[in-house]
Amino acid sequence: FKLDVQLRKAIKKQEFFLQFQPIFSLGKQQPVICNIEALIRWKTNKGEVVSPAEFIPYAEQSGLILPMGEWIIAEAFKHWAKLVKDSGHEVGLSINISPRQFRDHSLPLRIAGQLQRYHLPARLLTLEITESAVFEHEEQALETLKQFKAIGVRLSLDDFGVGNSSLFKLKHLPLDELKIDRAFMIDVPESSADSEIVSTIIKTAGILGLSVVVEGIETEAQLEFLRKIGCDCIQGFLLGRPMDIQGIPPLLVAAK
Ligand code: G
Ligand code: G
Ligand code: MN
Ligand code: NA
Repeated sequence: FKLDVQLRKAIKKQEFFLQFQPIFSLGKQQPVICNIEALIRWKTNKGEVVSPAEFIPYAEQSGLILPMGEWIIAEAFKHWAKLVKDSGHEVGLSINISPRQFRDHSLPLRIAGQLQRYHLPARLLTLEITESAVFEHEEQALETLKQFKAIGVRLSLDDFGVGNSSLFKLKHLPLDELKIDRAFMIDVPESSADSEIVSTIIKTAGILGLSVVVEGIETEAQLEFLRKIGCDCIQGFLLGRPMDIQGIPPLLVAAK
């Protein structure tokens, strides 16, 4: 594969970098930043920035996601630890864990090692796991989820609602959070059916003891709707795009 060769070179040449997108809690009068989600970017030697949507699937297939994922975790922790130390804010970190990474038996210990290294509390770390990682090898996945819970990190099911998990199945899993896919928000609040679907998922998640992050909030009307129905947290271009880490401290000051 051409892309495979390019990715190997890109790792060597350190062409990857991380951006961070804020996640906001809606509990207060104003949205308050609670987490930052690390998102990988690839700047090629030609200067173009390639979306992870294009290269993560290849990295996943080829196994390159393992060294890449290791770099992502180390890099994200480095920036996160500095942010927490410099700002004095207990802002959390969310990291995307691909299915292949999730099945890597050494991952729980390595995550625990990073937390220890920087003296960061495990409860501030959220691992975003996709439905396919959890439901394709359910028994094995359950063991892995338990190992992570033993460390004390939070577990979030990313892109919820567009794959083949069901709210019922979630009942048996030690998850902390659902991240509702942005596809659900496109016609909210204009479509009363779509709005009803979102509020039903949020209500059901609450019954299951899960907190909710709704993705893809791009308009004030969407924000207003979610506030009204008591949604915990949101993420989206309206309040914050993926940005370099330098963009985060000003948002924390505003949160005080
Ligand atoms: O950031 P953007 O919207 O371009 O991301 C596109 C896709 O790539 C999303 O599904 C996102 O979850 C995934 N992605 C972004 N960064 C990472 C990462 O660091 N690790 C993994 N496994 N997936 C990522
Ligand atoms: O699958 P995951 O949730 O990890 O994907 C994260 C990606 O979603 C980010 O890379 C970001 O670019 C994208 N994203 C975040 N907020 C919005 C939004 O409000 N609108 C759109 N279209 N994409 C968003
Ligand atoms: Mn995510
Ligand atoms: Na998502």
